[in-house]
Amino acid sequence: MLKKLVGASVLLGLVSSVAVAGECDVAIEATASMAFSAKEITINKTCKEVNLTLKNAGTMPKAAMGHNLVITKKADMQSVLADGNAAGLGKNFVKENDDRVIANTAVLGGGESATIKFKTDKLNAKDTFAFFCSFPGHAAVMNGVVKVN
Ligand SMILES: [Cu+2]
Repeated sequence: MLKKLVGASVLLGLVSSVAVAGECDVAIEATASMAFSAKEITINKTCKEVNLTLKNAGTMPKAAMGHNLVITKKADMQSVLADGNAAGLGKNFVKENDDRVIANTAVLGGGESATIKFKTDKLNAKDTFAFFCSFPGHAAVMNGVVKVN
């Protein structure tokens, strides 16, 4: 089922749009230019679970230009990236059973999409949460903020 893309601009470079979805669904794209379609994901605090859909709008195979979406505390991002890099593509560039990871999709190749469901109980108001792509080298540009409203 293809979820409606909300706040996802097709204009390259317009990264200030916000991926706000009705209810507890969030949809975001990884664009062909190695960027996320939004710099912010907003999650309604009433949602116990969120359905998050990532679409890779590119065309290249995942080994060359795959993208995933990982959510952690911002403070954990760099160490999760380092461990994900070591874990490799076979593990979707996420260390197995990594407690720091609140949610992650698989690495998707061009044209692929995936929806994951995750619990929001680790998200709180006092910490800052980030989302990013853990494919090596991508997170420097493919990252954003997860807000709970
Ligand atoms: Cu990526």
